[in-house]
Amino acid sequence: MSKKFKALSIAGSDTSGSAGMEADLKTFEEMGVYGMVALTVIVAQNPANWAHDIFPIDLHTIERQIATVGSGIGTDAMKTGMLGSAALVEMVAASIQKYHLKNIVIDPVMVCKGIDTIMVPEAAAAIKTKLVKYADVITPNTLEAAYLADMDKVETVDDIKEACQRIHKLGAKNIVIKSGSRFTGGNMVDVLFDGTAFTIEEKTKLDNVYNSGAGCSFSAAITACLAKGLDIHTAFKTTQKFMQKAVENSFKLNKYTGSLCHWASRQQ
Ligand code: PXL
Repeated sequence: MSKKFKALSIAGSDTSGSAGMEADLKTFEEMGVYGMVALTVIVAQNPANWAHDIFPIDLHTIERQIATVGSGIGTDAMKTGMLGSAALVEMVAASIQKYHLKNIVIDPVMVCKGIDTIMVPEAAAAIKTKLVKYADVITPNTLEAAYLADMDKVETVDDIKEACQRIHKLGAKNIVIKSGSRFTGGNMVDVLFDGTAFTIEEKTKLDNVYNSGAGCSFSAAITACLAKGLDIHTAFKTTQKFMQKAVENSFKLNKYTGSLCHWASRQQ
């Protein structure tokens, strides 16, 4: 049998199954990578209005989960998702050093679909000053990129390029900024900056698709690729293909939300 690669997600649970560690595990599985989780928060949606209620896991419990993997098993790559407090961000940064974790993907979750302001400002500030420097890859959306890059807005491809360069100066090795559906105009772009050159993938905005969890799944796919030893450029390309199929085949869950179809690539 071929070698089995492993990845750890330090992330929250999205009970509805489309984002968070649910998206991460589904993505890891589709990419042939064994998934593990250190759970940070539980998000439960209110059935009456789909407001997201966040129930944090205590810090010590999260620390124990990271030790299980960091010291007890080992991992080929890891990603972060929703980290609800500055103390947790600092503990994750310390764990990366303590367990010599490699192939670090930081998804700086600061906003959620429908909430366009930074959810926990002190956690966002800690991500910027304490965690970004450990990122082999960081995957902000345009709102998160504007925050990290100290820019008023990131709305054009030129803005995205500027933000990439600024975030690189914070210490992240590779930056992937996804314009996402917030981008004005008919197209969306995903931009990779490797510290030297830009790779720009332009995509048509699809109508009638559900993209909840797209950010989580995107960064999980990059993580899985790095776990398998792929270089960042191949990881970026492979992730584009995976995401295209998952979004094209996305489906409705209720009147508020839907999900990507993580298994679409093997469905043919
Ligand atoms: O998509 C951001 C996100 C990340 N993690 C969890 C979430 C969400 C959005 O709902 O619930 C756990």
